Amino acid sequence: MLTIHHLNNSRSQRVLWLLEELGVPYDVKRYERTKTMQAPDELKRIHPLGKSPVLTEDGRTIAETGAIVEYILTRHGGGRLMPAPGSDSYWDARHFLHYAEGSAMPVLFLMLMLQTIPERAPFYVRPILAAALGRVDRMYARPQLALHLDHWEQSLGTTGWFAGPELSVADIMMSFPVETAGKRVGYAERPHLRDFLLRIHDRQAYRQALKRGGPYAYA
Ligand SMILES: N[C@@H](CCC(=O)N[C@@H](CS)C(=O)NCC(=O)O)C(=O)O
Repeated sequence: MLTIHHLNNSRSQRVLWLLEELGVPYDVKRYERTKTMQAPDELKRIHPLGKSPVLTEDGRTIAETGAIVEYILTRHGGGRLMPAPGSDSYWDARHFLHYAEGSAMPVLFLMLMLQTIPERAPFYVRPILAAALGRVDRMYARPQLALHLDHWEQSLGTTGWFAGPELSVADIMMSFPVETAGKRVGYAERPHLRDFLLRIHDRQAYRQALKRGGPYAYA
């Protein structure tokens, strides 16, 4: 049986959603974050990095969401959720499959760190750290995020999906950056992103994946 090692409230939720869309049977092994939001050490027994998601099936262990998604599509997808190979939509899908973790998430992670570091610092250095890192946030991180958000909004503009006329792996991969950024900056001025979230939250498979994955702060 295919098993997803799933950390609560995490990007691993996407993999459960993908499996629900495909109707592939799977087990979920749930792990709870520690007080500092880290994965528990137990997860390092499954994969040395101790991050989630991790997939195990037939003695094989795969970490990294993009690789897991490619494995699932190759082994269980039967051509679904990937536009026709070689088409423009296909290359858009491959772009977003890599881009979601390779370029979009690092900016959001940076913003999270710029906020968290002062919050967790000893109180006597907090104001200095908050001022210095707040400046990095305003001068670098926020303009970078705006650049990415413009790319997403524009990409959704034609069909409402990230690659082609219907839901694909691109939308599933992009759902986590879109949800995370939405919580941070809101989409009042980005109607395509706002509608995208409404559309995916309405899907039966998305909702079923939430039931399997447990509480999720982004939906
Ligand atoms: N690029 C990796 C990121 C993996 C990752 O950082 N996962 C987070 C879950 S959102 C995690 O395990 N965090 C807990 C920790 O770092 O201890 C992927 O997409 O699989």
